[in-house]
Amino acid sequence: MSVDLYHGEPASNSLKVLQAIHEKGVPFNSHYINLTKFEQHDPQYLNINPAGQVPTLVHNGRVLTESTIINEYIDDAFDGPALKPSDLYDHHLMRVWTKYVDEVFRPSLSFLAWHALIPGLAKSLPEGEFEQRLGRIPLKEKRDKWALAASGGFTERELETWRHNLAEVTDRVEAALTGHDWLVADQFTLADIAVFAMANGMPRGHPHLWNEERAPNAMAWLARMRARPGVAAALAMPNHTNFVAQEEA
Ligand SMILES: N[C@@H](CCC(=O)N[C@@H](CS)C(=O)NCC(=O)O)C(=O)O
Repeated sequence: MSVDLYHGEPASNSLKVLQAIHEKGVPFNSHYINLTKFEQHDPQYLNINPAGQVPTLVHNGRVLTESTIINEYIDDAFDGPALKPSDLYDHHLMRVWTKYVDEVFRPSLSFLAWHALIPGLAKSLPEGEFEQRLGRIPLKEKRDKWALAASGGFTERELETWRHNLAEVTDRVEAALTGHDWLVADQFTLADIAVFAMANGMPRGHPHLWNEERAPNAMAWLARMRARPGVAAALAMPNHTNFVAQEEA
């Protein structure tokens, strides 16, 4: 059996899959892709994942993309503790969380980070290099969004929506954890993994939301997550650029 994982820093979508693979105890070959050097757009990597994004799992020569769906595959394909609830309704609730992370939490976090960081990054590069890097991004949607972020083109209304979304995420997590250790079914599941992948950096990136006063349950859950051996092993993966979730592209 061969399992190869192509991933970036232990943050965001890479952290999502790193947690699942470590929690299941699956032996794997780690291939670090340095996003700050845009290695995800290198032709060798594009041969594996034409979208030019991480993470990518290759299991016995078969390529799997999309972190949320990779995690369901990891849970189904390998031995180890179940990461999905067996009850169908709880399973549904778990997937509502993972969908919410993909559709609301992760984009809001990313767009706000791009708004804060990309104009500076673009200016720091030699003349024309940012445009050259943009030209190598395979996904048009991503290329356009980066170009817009670089020119400071996000509207105040968009920024306000994303900030509102992050506050809503915080409240939802806080409410779900009232009287519970885990987000769904009093069991550690892929919902915890998906939310944590983005939330791990929230106390640092958005301290006005994720703090002991406003979100005590969420803060205690973060500590509980970090104390799990599988999650701790995922977080201990090389962090070459000291990225945390809210800074990742
Ligand atoms: N829907 C994809 C998104 C993957 C994604 O956005 N990956 C980011 C890192 S978290 C990435 O590769 N960014 C670099 C780029 O797009 O150039 C998934 O969930 O796996």
